[in-house]
Amino acid sequence: HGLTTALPAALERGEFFIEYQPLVHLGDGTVHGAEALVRWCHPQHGVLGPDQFIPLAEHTGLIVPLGRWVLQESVRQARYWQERHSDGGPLRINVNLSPTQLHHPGLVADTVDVLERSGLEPGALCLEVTESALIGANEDLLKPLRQLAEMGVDIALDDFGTGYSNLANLRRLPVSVLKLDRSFTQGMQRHPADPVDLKIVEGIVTLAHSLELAVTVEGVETGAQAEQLRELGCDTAQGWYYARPGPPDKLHALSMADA
Ligand code: G
Ligand code: G
Ligand code: MN
Ligand code: NA
Repeated sequence: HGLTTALPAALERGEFFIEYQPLVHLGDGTVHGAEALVRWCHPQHGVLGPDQFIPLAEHTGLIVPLGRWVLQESVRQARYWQERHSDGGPLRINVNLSPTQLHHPGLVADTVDVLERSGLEPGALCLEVTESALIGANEDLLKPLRQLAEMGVDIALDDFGTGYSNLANLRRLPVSVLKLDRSFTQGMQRHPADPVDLKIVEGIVTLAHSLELAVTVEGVETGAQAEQLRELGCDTAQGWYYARPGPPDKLHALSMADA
């Protein structure tokens, strides 16, 4: 596969870049932080999304250096925002971790190193792990996440609701945030929203809060959805209604507007 063989050189040539999508407090609409989303500016194919190359990077192992680069770059960016934005509260940064990164023995040391070199406090970093990556996870796999959580790094369960995880299982995972999958938000798109969908979201939020987990909803596309999700008790939201993923300057402008 042509893309596969081009991956390592692409990292060296600096062909990857990061877009940021804001996370917003549903209560007052202020910016809570941003999720880092990697893209590849391919010399022949143009801009490629993560779906087009993350699986390849996972398969070849390039995900480890690529993931380290994404972490370093987005943490550096978050620290920069914080310095420019002292009156707006601590801006947080969410970074996705793939299963291979979770299994990589250098994860904790690399993360500590990136945080120390940037000066970003661990509590401003949230690492997103998919629900499917943690299904059936044993203690060996959870240990690095536990260590990071003890340092103050938030761990979010991404795409929550798409896997088959036992809700009771949540108690033994070192996670502090549930990211409700976009499919739930899409189910609320209809007017009136499906009452069963609403009950499910309400139930998840109640359970999450009783376990002291925060709830972020993805894929919010309308103000009506945002209002409904706020009423259901969700804490933060992300989606096109607020902003599409974009260059760092765009997020800077957005968060400054709230300050
Ligand atoms: O960018 P987009 O909104 O199309 O994201 C598609 C998927 O790619 C999302 O599921 C997201 O979690 C994943 N993704 C984006 N950036 C990264 C990254 O840096 N590392 C990993 N492992 N996944 C990412
Ligand atoms: O990490 P995750 O797989 O959830 O990545 C988020 C993905 O969802 C990215 O592909 C991003 O571009 C996309 N996305 C973000 N906000 C919205 C939205 O409001 N609606 C839809 N349909 N997709 C969104
Ligand atoms: Mn994510
Ligand atoms: Na997601």
